[in-house]
Amino acid sequence: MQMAHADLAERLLAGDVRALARAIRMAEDRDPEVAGLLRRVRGRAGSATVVGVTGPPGSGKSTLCDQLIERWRSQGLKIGVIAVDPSSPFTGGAILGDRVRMQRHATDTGVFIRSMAARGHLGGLAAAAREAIRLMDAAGRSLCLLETVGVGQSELEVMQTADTTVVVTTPVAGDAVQIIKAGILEIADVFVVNKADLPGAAKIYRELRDLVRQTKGSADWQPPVIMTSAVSAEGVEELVGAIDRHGELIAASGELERRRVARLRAEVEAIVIERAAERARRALREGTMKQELEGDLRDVDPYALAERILNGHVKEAAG
Ligand SMILES: Nc1nc2c(ncn2[C@@H]2O[C@H](COP(=O)(O)OP(=O)(O)OP(=O)(O)O)[C@@H](O)[C@H]2O)c(=O)[nH]1
Ligand SMILES: [Mg+2]
Repeated sequence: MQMAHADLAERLLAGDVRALARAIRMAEDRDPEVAGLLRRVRGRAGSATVVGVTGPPGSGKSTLCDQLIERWRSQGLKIGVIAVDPSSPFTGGAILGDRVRMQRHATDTGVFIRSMAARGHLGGLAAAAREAIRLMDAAGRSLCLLETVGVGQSELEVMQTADTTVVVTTPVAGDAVQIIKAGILEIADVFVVNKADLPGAAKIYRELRDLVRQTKGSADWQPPVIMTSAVSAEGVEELVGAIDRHGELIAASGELERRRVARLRAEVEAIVIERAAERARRALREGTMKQELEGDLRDVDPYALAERILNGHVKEAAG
């Protein structure tokens, strides 16, 4: 196993795309071996810029990502994309959608695109995405793009992995309201009104701009609202400029460092919770805790019993 690690790590560091795909699959499966792999490549990860793109289903995130990739590729950047697929972990419908939407880059080895199912992760989605980004970073992808649908708590957690978060909305009725409800207003660094070619775009632009002025922004950064039409690339140049400016600003102000430290803290917490739960499950399965549950439970207070089991066995199980 150790050899396999060393070999995989070496291929990863050399930028081998198949090794990268395999390592990301391991991360997605929550394979504990990933920890060892990441330890080996640690010195090489941590420098990539992570840009998140989120927004309602069908708002044009993938089309926009495709355009961003086009610009960044022309600057010579190597890119890794993780598209979190909310809708179809079984059929792969949207996975295909993402691939098709970004297909222009399918034969470009400078672009690595990977879809990740949002469901069936037991809360490990953010951890899987974080590991995937680190792996792409180690494999020499200096720019990582994260696409998620801004719906649930787990997608919000995923977005916290990004240095710069782009929130996409469209003139489709209700989108702006949806965004606020979903609580992603807080995490937005740049707002996009996509599908600017459709009626109502100007109205949503004004609403969003007023909302942002009222509720967001610090002395150094007021999130800009940018109109784009991803299908025709209109406004994309401006969006690239805004992402760049935000990146430069947070690097210079120390905000980037603060975000990364906060992220590490959250990551350690998540690992502790994930591992503690796993140890408890194992102990319940394998007997140390199981005995407690095999007695007469008719009159038992479940909370008291759970406490007794935890107090008696967690340390032992952790040992
Ligand atoms: N009219 C118009 N259509 C657009 C624009 N951008 C994207 N679309 C179309 O909107 C549809 C959805 O685009 P996607 O890029 O797949 O949207 P998405 O947000 O990635 O979708 P999910 O990942 O499924 O949530 C496609 O049919 C696109 O061609 C735009 O600027 N104008
Ligand atoms: Mg998409």
